[in-house]
Amino acid sequence: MAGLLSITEPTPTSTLPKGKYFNPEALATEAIEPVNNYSREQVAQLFELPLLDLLSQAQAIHRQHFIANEVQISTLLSIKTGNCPEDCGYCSQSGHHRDKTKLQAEKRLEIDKVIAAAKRAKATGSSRFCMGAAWKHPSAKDMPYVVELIKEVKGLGLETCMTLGMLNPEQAGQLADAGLDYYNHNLDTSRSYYEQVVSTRSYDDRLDTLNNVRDSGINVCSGNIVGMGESRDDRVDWLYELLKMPKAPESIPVNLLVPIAGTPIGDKVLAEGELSVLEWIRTIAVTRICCPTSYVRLSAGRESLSDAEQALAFMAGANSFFYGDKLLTTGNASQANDDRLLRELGLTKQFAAPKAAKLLPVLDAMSGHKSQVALSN
Ligand code: SAM
Ligand code: DTB
Ligand code: SF4
Repeated sequence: MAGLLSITEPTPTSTLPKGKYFNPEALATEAIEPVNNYSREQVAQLFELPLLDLLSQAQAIHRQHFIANEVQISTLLSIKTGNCPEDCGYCSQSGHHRDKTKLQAEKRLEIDKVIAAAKRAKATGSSRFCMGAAWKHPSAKDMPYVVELIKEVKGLGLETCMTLGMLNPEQAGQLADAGLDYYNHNLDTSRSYYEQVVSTRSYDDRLDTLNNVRDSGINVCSGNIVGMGESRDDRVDWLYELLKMPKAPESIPVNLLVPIAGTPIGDKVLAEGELSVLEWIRTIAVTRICCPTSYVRLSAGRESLSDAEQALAFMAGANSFFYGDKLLTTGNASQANDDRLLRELGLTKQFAAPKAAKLLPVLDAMSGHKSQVALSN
């Protein structure tokens, strides 16, 4: 029995197995191996599956590796807002678009204000606090500041995440020594579409930082933006870039573009129309299948989504989201609304550090087939 879901035989390189996606009993009992060796063609084929087959497979894989109905909650805070020297075409914070976006730049946020925000995040059930700065890279004088923030926020019992732009190996090492748990650095899209998105840095600059983060021992958080005018092939290529890495990112934020007036990409999308939300959901599902043990995060773009659209995104295997009324500069779904949605969907917040579901090996005495079942604990 060859197939993407099998632990006993290698995955095919050119065709996806037919029929398996339609059998819920097989999905419930067959072992599902964490595989991130899909070919580009297989990733593209997953994107082409009928949506309900794709969701069914993604949800089955999710349940093999994570506790069903549990979601990890992160809170974001901008610790240095605006006037960024990079020219990312989607971003409100780029200094290149400030005459049109009118975003008010701010100085570095004082350490006690960051700690106060982290305490509030913890009190409302976040397990991770993510601090973002609109920098090309941190300067030498920024390093003691961010090191102090990591230590203080960890001291509150929260996981720490930072996104500060490019890092050299020394800087990654300093953040690792301070105890940083995750570093966020998105590839955003495919290598070929990247030059339509940003001109002040290259795709390889991005990959170099991700390598430096990985080598430092910090967990990697790296995702994309869906809906910038890229093609489905670009979404396939973005995901395939993650699969080519020695290890898939532990955390993968799948952002839905928030079109911001005054940014080149935001203006284009506002004029020409937004991508179907179903394509974002499809991207989440394929990401879940290809990166079965990664946390897949609903990131930017949730504010504009209905309950049903978000429920489908969780069905597609997302198991993390940003919580709190604000992202970095844009609004987020309100906490009160998120609490109501979690209740209605029967989802619970994961308070402890990330853990995969316990897997119990099972041997079928009749057929000799070996498999694993996930135990909820
Ligand atoms: N300056 C750092 C960097 O670029 O890595 C960190 C901050 S940057 C705002 C973090 C990520 O937010 C970007 O890589 C992008 O994926 C996402 N993002 C920014 N603006 C967005 C928008 N308008 N819609 C969706 N995602 C966005
Ligand atoms: C990520 O992938 N998305 C977050 C986080 N990492 C830093 C940022 C979303 C930003 C949305 C636009 C804004 O609020 O400025
Ligand atoms: Fe700067 Fe990050 Fe915005 Fe790009 S995405 S302009 S690097 S803050």
